[in-house]
Amino acid sequence: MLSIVLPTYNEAENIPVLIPKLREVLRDIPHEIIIVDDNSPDETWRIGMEVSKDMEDVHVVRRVDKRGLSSAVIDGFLSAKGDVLAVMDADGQHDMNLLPDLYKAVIENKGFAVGSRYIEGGSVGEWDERRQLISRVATKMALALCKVKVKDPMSGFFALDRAVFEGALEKLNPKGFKILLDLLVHAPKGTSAMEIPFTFSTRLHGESKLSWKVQLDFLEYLYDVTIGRFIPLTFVKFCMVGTLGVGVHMAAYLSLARLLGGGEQLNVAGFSLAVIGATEVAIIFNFSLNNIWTFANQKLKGIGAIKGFGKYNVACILGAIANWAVSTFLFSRGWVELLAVFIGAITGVLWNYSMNRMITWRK
Ligand SMILES: Nc1nc2c(ncn2[C@@H]2O[C@H](COP(=O)(O)OP(=O)(O)OP(=O)(O)O)[C@@H](O)[C@H]2O)c(=O)[nH]1
Ligand SMILES: [Mg+2]
Repeated sequence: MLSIVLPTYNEAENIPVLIPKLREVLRDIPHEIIIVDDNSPDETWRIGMEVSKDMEDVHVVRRVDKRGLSSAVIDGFLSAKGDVLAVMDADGQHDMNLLPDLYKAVIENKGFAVGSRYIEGGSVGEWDERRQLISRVATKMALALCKVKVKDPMSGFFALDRAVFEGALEKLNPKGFKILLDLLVHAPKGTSAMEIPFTFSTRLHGESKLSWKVQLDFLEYLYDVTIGRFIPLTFVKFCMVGTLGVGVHMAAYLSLARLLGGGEQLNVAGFSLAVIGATEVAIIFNFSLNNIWTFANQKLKGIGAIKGFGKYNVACILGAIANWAVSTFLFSRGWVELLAVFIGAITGVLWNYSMNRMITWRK
């Protein structure tokens, strides 16, 4: 059986056109059609349910707490019964007449069958030069990572054997837009793959969801599956935030010193107060930026954010103590002063990251 997943976000106008045509194309193949909608504001899920009211082969999955193309496809595959799984965009850009061929190819090769824009006979259609260039560069970068090679690893139109999906499932990265790429990165070497050419059409109705954020997510994905295996991206972001935090700390110190000293030189008590104040300003800055950027996937809100802020403070104070203890210990052992300070600071950063990962933004 063929299970075809249609991921949708604001495709309410396209679904009523697509579903009857798709059923007609698949009439001789045992199949099910699974619409996976992320609670679209235009209520694609409701339209999907209405259109398919009397159709036993069409199912609608409405996800209310998740958003993202790759994860929608993964969830669709997980709810599928077929031994061949397939994906197609729901905006009419993919030539559904190829589906029977993709299906047959997977039955025979037990691997991947990809609707390809980059083999002879295929084309990206009416893309402008900028999008063509971005796609070409992204495809080159992506290909270097794939264990299973095809000419169009970024295609959103493909089929694969259920066993291949299940084999890769636990390694898949649900972040992002490029589920085929992720499957090709994680499928065992030697899995067979063939391509069938098609021309990418223009959307029937509605707007593209291929935003700048999606393109940034792609770069993050490339990082995750290469260097990110050793140094998590959240750690790199955490360090970047920390570096900015030093600037914020200095600026806050200067403002507070001016405020407390009224233009005069501060005494020791005044200096100490200004440093404590500046530290807290930096902590607030770092916490906020880490919450909305570094750990955007686990962003804390409301009471959770207040509790998280408390934990963050405790972790940072303990980090400062660890920093002090390590550097003082090394200094007392006769280490060069700056090296001792440096290793103390690195200890503090590692401590802060690990503690906050464990208690503030737990996975
Ligand atoms: N469930 C779900 N589907 C999505 C999401 N983002 C995009 N889609 C669907 O995935 C398919 C591909 O998205 P498009 O915006 O058409 O991306 P594209 O085809 O690369 O870009 P265009 O050529 O501009 O249309 C469409 O059916 C979208 O509705 C999402 O976050 N969740
Ligand atoms: Mg599209």
